[in-house]
Formats: sequence, C-alpha cells, structure tokens
Amino acid sequence: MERTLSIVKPDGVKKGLTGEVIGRFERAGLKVIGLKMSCLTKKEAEGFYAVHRERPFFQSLTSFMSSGPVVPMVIEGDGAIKKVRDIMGATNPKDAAPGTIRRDLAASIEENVVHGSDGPDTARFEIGYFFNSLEIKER
Ligand code: 3AN
Repeated sequence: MERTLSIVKPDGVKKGLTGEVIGRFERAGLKVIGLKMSCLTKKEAEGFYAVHRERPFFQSLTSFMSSGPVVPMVIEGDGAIKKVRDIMGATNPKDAAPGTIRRDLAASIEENVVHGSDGPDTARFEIGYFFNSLEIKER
C-alpha cells in the first residue's frame, strides 16, 4: 500500500470541483484516509513548494496557492502515487490526455485544479506538511 498527498487547489475549490476530484480518485479504487480544508499563508505555500524556489513561476504559484481555501487529502492504494498523477493528467492542461482532471477541468498550467506528490520522498514530506498522525485513519 502506498500513500500520496493530493490537494484540490484554490481554483478547484472556487469552481466547486472538490467532490468531482475526490469522486474520480474513489472511482479508481483509491481510498481517502485524511481530508481537511485549509488556507495557506504565502509563507506556508512557499514552504510547501520550496523545491520550486528557483523557478520563474515560484512567486506567482505561491500567491495563487495562498489565494483561497485548498482541500488537501491523503490518498492510499496500490501504486497510489502514479495512479493519482495519471488521473490528474499533465501539468499543462493542453498536454493532458482526454479524460484526465486537468484536461477536462483546468484553465491553465498554473490554475490546474489539483496537486499530486511526484514520488515517495515527496509524498512523505507533503503528507507531513498538512497532516499529523492522528488525522490519518487506518482503514
Ligand atoms: P505537477 O503539479 O504536475 O507535478 P510541477 O511540480 O512541475 O507540476 O509544478 C508545480 C506547480 O507549479 C504546477 N501544478 C503548476 O501549478 C505550477 N507550474 C508548473 N509549471 C509552471 C509554469 N511553466 N508556469 C506557471 N506555473 C507552473
């Protein structure tokens, strides 16, 4: 069993897509074992995306991620990291395959509705960034 962190980003929450995103994960057989709504400060968004510090889009990305409520969740399942990323689709909705969240629902490469950890180390860091052990339920 593998765990990963996904986030419905501020654009997804604003557009009322939280249920749609969770539903797509659940219909693929993945389990939500931790879930909350959260509002990141700019500093907290910068901490979360620290690996992207040097990228040209860092300021814009962290402003966007702190612009409204987000819905982080811990997802569990066989191969959960890759499954979640496959369901999300490519970073740029224009490159994302039909039927993926980003192709179907995202407006742009920045406002792309959903986040998913990109590997086991990132998943561990990102889950710990939002959830303590009491907030994650064994099922
Ligand atoms: P992914 O979310 O697909 O793993 P990353 O980790 O490369 O993509 O990028 C993190 C986030 O940064 C993306 N979800 C997107 O919101 C934003 N981002 C990535 N590339 C760009 C870009 N060229 N311009 C603006 N924002 C970007």
